[in-house]
Amino acid sequence: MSMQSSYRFSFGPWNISEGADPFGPEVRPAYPHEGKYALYKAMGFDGVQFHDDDVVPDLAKLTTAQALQKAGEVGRMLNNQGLVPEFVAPRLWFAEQTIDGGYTSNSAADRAYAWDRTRVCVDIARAIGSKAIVLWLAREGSYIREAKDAKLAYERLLELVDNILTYDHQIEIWIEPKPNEPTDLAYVPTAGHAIALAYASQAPKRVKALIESAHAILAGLDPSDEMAFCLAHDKLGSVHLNDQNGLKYDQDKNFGAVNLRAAFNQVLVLEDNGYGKNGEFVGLDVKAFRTQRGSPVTQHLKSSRELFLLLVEKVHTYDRKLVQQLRDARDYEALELYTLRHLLAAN
Ligand code: 3MF
Ligand code: MG
Repeated sequence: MSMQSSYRFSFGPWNISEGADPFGPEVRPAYPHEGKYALYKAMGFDGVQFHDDDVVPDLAKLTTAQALQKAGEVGRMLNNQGLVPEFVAPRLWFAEQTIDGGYTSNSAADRAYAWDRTRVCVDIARAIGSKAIVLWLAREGSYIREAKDAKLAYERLLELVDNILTYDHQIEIWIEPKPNEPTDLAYVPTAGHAIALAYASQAPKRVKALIESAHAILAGLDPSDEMAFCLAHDKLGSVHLNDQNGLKYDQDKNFGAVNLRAAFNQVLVLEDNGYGKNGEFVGLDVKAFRTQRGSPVTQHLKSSRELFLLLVEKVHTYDRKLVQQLRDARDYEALELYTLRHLLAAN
């Protein structure tokens, strides 16, 4: 077991939001996108997660050369501020061409658009000095299963992964599984699906998963087990820590805010397996309450980070000898009580 506590944290600019939801408009004044980078360091964050159009606003209106020039400027700005770009993800769920998904759309023109956008995303990632792209397969799925040929869709996704690996011989692909929302039936709903794609690909070492706590919960799975599965295959590219109150819309609540014990188990599996030692970030993907006043609203990011670090302490002081004894004695009743007492500081 390896003990370590020097974690690097990341979040994406979309985590500082104006509070709009599907039922109503923005409720907070917009905080200038470019101004958000200056907030990172003071809050204890070093990594920036990006969508392609977070790096290059108005991406669709620019030529590739213009986009890459802007990306180069952003890369230099990050460098000057001591920030690291963690990944760039193609935002494939806004465009008209992706109404029915991109890579798995039934329309060849839509699929061509998705591929073009993905290539530009890889180029942007390289231009800002990011070693990975993230594929959150937002609209790759269906609302009714009869709408698409699912076998063909999975073949197309593998072809996509291979095309990216061939297009760029260094970039890593981190697949972020999610079982639903915005589609009903999403392809690649779990870590198992993502890792199967990795092994089936032409360069398995460069294909990993990004596990988001809320997405695992939406799939009815334990987030720490999803992380453990990836770690066992040396394929945990990153995490999106947050929380989720049951099977509802994707909530992106603060890490540990719903299920402290499940959060403890996530920190435990990361800490025990040396996560972060090869530069991996502790990524957050958390949403501020719509009710929160102010601009920018950042408390949710600070709270989730603090909660993670408090749980690292709890992992360090978790009595492993006792845990081992109780495991050996198969006394899980006592193990459960000890664990809960430990979390409540009631030892
Ligand atoms: C959706 C998500 C996404 C991804 C992001 C990066 C908007 O549920 O979690 O956040 O994390 O697109 O791939
Ligand atoms: Mg996410």
